[in-house]
Amino acid sequence: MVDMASNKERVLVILPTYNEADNVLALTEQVLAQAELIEVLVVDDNSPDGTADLVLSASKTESRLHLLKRPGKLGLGTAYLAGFRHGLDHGFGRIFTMDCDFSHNPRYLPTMLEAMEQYDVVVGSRYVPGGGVENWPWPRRLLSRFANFYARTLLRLEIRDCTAGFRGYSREVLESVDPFVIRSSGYSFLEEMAWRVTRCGFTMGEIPIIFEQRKAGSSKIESSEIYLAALYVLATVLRPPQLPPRKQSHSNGSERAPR
Ligand SMILES: Nc1nc2c(ncn2[C@@H]2O[C@H](COP(=O)(O)OP(=O)(O)OP(=O)(O)O)[C@@H](O)[C@H]2O)c(=O)[nH]1
Ligand SMILES: [Mg+2]
Repeated sequence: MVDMASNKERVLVILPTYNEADNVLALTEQVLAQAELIEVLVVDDNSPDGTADLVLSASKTESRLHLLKRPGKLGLGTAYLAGFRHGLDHGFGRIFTMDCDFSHNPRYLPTMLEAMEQYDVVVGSRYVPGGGVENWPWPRRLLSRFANFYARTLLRLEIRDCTAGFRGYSREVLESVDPFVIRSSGYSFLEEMAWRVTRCGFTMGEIPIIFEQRKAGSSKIESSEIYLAALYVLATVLRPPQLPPRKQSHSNGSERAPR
């Protein structure tokens, strides 16, 4: 059993929500069941369906469940950032992000946590051997494949799934890559994070997952987000944002010591 008193080992799973009342409590329960050291932060944007109220009342009897309620729909990217801020301020050692619609199955969390012994960032990936998507119509498969090829090539990323929102970040990464300057939301947020992590000299590893189509509730990401993400990737290549200095021990090619 990992020492719960050690900040380094505490794990926060951020669940951004907008109208996820049909999913949030069942998913939270499954996430918390994966390990004692996991806590959940739901970042809700004042969902009209009462998602936050459900979380608030459940948190009265579940001390590992926390709620951050924002005044209105402010976008997925800023929800991640609010969660990162909370995680860093409260001393968590590893911080995960997951969709709150069962597309990212909590059963992968233990394997991803284990992989964090080896990598600074771990991605639940659809596009490595063993990974995949379930019940997606072919146009959506094609679009996702193309979006990944496009971002991967232009941003010169090594990971195969650049738009995956199921990730675990070490505290050191979030403190070093300056994510709080990222203003984009949705997919482009995830692509820029991958770019920042890699360019700052941190390692990313992929764990295969089967991405399941949501069964309850409806999609919140607008289709315009896809075009915006494509433009944003291009802008990142043409006018790269300023980055913090590259991590020294990585830039000289030396192996990093396992945590
Ligand atoms: N707090 C917050 N959460 C959001 C916002 N937009 C989306 N989300 C949440 O982010 C997660 C991913 O959004 P989805 O609507 O599932 O997007 P998607 O996975 O690309 O689309 P589907 O495959 O159709 O479900 C879900 O948990 C949403 O509830 C937002 O503006 N604010
Ligand atoms: Mg989804």
